[in-house]
Amino acid sequence: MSSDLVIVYHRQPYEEVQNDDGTVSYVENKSPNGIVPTLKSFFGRFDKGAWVAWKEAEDTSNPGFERVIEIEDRYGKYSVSRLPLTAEQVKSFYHVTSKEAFWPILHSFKERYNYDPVDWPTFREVNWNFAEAAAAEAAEGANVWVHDYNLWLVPGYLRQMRPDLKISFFHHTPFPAADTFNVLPWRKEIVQSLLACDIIGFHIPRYAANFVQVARSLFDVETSKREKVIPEFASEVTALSERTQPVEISFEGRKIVISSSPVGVDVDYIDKLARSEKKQERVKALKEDFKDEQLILSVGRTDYTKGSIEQLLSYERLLENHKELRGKVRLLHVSVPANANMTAYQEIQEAIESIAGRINGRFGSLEWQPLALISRPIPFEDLIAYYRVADVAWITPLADGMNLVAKEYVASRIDDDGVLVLSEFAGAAVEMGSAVLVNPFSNKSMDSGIFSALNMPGEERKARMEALRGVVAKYDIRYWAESQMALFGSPKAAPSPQSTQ
Ligand code: GDG
Repeated sequence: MSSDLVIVYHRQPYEEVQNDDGTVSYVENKSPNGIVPTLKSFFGRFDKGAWVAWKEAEDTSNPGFERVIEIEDRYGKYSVSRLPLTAEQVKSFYHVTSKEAFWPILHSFKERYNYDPVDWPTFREVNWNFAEAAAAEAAEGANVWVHDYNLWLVPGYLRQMRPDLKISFFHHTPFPAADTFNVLPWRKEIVQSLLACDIIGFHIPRYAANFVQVARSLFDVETSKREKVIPEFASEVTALSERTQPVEISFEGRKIVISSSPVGVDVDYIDKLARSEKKQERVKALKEDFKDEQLILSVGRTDYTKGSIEQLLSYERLLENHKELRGKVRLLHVSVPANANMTAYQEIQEAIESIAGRINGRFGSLEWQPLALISRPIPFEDLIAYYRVADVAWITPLADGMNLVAKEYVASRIDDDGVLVLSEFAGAAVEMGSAVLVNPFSNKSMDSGIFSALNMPGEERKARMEALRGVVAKYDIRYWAESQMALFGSPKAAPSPQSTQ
C-alpha cells in the first residue's frame, strides 16, 4: 500500500523474454499498441508508481511465479503486479467477453456482437482480482487510473474496497450511443461501476455525450455542468463533432467529472527520430526506391474496425478507373495482427490477403507491383522513415477511438509535405480538420479523397500540413498528460521530456 499512482491496464508494460542462460529480460512490446508507451510516461510524475496487468500462467498457484516485480526504465521506477490468469480465464475474459461482445458494440458493429459464449461470472471474477491487486498497491488517497472496457467493473469493486481512493477511468475506444450500448445485457452493472469513479475520461466530447446519454437512460443521473468545446475541436463539422460537452454529472449525491481530452503523440520524440542522422540513409534509400511512384501508406492493427477492406477496394477502383496511375503509385498496406488466434481477425486477415493478391494479379506486371502488404510489426524507427517518404497517409477506420497513426504521420513530416487522408469516424478527425476527410461508408467519398490527395497541388499540401502540424504539436502527449494531471491533482512537477516509444 505505498503507490501514489496505480495504473490498471490489462497488458504488461513490457514483454518478458527468456534468455539462453535462463535469466529473464523485459523489453519494449513489439506488437502495435498505442496505449502502453503513453501510460508508462506517467510514472516520472509520481514518487511511487505501480502497474497492474495480467500474465498468463499454466498453474496460477505456482509458488515460483513472481507476482510483483520491480521495473526501472527510462520512465522511472515502478512495480508491476501480475495477476496470474489461466488460458481459459484469458480466453473468457479477454477474447470472448471483451473482444466478441464489448468491442463490436463500442465500435457500433451490432451485427458482430456475440453474446452466447460470454461467461459473465468469470468476467466479474477477473475484474474483482484486478481491483484487489490495485487496492493492495494504492497508498491512502492515491490515484488509481483504470483503462479500457475489459476492466469496466473494476471501479465499482474498488470503491467498495477502498472508499478513500481517487478513481479515474479512461476509454481509449469510442463510446457508442445508447441505442447501441444498451444491447449489452450487463449495461446497468457496467454503468453503475463507472459511476463509482471520480473522473470518467474519453478522447472526444461525442463519446462523453454518448456516455452521459447512456447513464441517463439507466439511472437518475443529472448533467450538472456543460461547457463549450474548445473552438479548435469544433470548427470543422465532421461526423464526430460536438458544439458543447458535458463536464460534470451528479449521481446519488456525488459529482463525477466527465473529461474529454484527445490522446496525442510524443511530438518531440518523433521529431528527433525524423531528424536523426542514423535514419537519413534509410530515408534517402526509400526516396530512391519510390522516385518514380507516389507512395500511399496505410498502417494499423488488423481489425474489422480499421477499414482495410473498404480501403483496398477503393484502391482497386482507383487503378481500374485511372489507367494513368498504373505504374505511378504504390500502396504500402501495413496491417499487423494483434489477436491472430481469434476467428474474426483471421477472417479479416484472409480477406485482406485475398483482395491484395487480386489487385496485384489484375494490375501488376514484371516491372511494377501496385501493392505491398506487410503483416509483421515494423520497428518504430523504420515506421517513421516510411512516414517521412509517404506522399499520402491513407487512414480509413470505420470507427476508431482516436488513431495515433494519423498524428505520428503528421509529426514525422518535418518537411511540411505529404497529405493525410483520414476517416471522419476516427476520433482524431475532430482535431484534424485540415486533413482530407473521407467517409469510409461511401465509395464516392473514399475514391475522390484518395484521388484528390494524389493530385493535390504543392501549395495546398503545404498549407494543410502546416495547419495539421500546429494542432498535433499543440495537443501532443504532454498536453494530454497535463490535462490528466490537472484532474488528478498534481503531486509533483512535470519531469523533463522523455520519449514514449
Ligand atoms: C487504441 C484505440 C486509440 C502500428 N503498426 C506498427 C506499429 N503501430 C503502432 C502505431 C501506433 C499504434 O501502433 C496504433 O495506435 P492506434 O491509435 O492507431 O490504435 P490502437 O492500437 O487500436 O489503440 C485507438 C489508442 O488506443 C490510444 O488511445 O487511438 O483508437 O483503438 O502508435 O505506431 N508500431 C510498430 N510497428 C508497426 O508495424 N512499431
